[in-house]
Amino acid sequence: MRVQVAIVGGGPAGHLLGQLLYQAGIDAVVIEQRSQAYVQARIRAGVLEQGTTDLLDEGGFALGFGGSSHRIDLQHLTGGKQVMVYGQTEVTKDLMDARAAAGLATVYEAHEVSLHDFDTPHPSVRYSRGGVEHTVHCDFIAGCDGYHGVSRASVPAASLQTFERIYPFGWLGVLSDTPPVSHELVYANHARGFALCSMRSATRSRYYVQCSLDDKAEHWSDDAFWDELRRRLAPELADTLVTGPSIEKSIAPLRSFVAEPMRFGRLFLAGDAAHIVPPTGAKGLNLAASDVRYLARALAAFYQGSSHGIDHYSATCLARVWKAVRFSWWFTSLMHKFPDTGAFGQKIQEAELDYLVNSQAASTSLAENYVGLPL
Ligand code: RFL
Ligand code: PHB
Repeated sequence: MRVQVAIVGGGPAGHLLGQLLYQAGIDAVVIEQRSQAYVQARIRAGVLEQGTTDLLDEGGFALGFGGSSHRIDLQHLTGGKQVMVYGQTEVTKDLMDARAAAGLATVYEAHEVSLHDFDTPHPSVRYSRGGVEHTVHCDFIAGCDGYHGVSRASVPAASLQTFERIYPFGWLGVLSDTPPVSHELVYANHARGFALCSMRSATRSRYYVQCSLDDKAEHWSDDAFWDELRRRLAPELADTLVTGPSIEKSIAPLRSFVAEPMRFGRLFLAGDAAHIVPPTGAKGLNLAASDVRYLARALAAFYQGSSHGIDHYSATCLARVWKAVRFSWWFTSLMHKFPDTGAFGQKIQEAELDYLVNSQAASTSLAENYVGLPL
């Protein structure tokens, strides 16, 4: 097979890039190692910036601390911007459906995917499917295969610089068919640890509590989860929390990670393949979306005769990435209990939160970052 762009990874980044390239008249194939059903069932992100999609709009969210809850009015603080809560599962499914409807090529269950000759003008991607070997010849490879993918791992280690911070806790997440406790997100700081209330619809909720890295999801009964969540919420919220059986329960570790640069010859990294942020700032999927927007634009310009976009792809993405990495690290540090937080650290966090919700300057800065810095 020969295409202009081989997209490795059919998660949200790969599928969104596929859609943008299609709109630009650039021919591409998406090569995904998992089955379509597996990719669709993966539960992840919830919050999308307005720039990511214009579809449940949220004009604000609440910060809970010291026994009460304070609203951050995103729309008011940012001159009309907002975010929406729309499950990543739905985003990916919508993109997959659009790709299928347009009759575009996607290879699922591609095994032993390998990247070749991306330091030459003639790269290729090989994979095996059902015991048959395939080679895709292309002009460019887009590495959209997430943190554990093969794309970043294919770059010679000496050409890559990585930056990493691993946080000493995880998020235990529960999905349940219960009405959300609030129609807006609630981020809670508590001496026992962080908690987050989110939603998927009027009848489906997503909740998280900070947990230990040695915890196992199966060791948490539903009752133990609800009790812990209730303890971390302001009483008026805890009292109205509707609980029910969990339909999914899992633990996610938290990490900040950046690989530089994001381009090697004709291979471009995009999304989680290049960077990871802790989910507190709700930035991961939004960064993936901004990377692929830059990439689609750069490739379209290349086929019209200008290599300026592809030459500046890495620097352009990284400038936005590092600001989101900074914001996600800051918000994570403010909201979580660290091993050395102690009573002093807890007081400092509460004082900063009090400042944040009462200072126009501080809440404007929070809101500006939360809705997404300009593209
Ligand atoms: P993905 O989603 O990991 O998709 C990569 C795809 O590549 C495939 N793949 C391969 N394909 C071919 N060959 C190989 N060798 C391959 N290796 C892997 C995989 O099967 C997969 O289909 O990366 P992508 O597309 O860059 O998307 C990134 C987002 O998924 C991620 O940033 C977000 O989920 C992060 N995130 C959030 N982001 C937000 O913007 N807002 C949020 O509210 C938000 N909440 C979250 C989150 C992530 C979370 N977890 C689980 C870490 C909440 C949580 C709990
Ligand atoms: C989610 O709904 O899963 C969600 C919401 C906000 C975040 C992270 C995850 O910051």
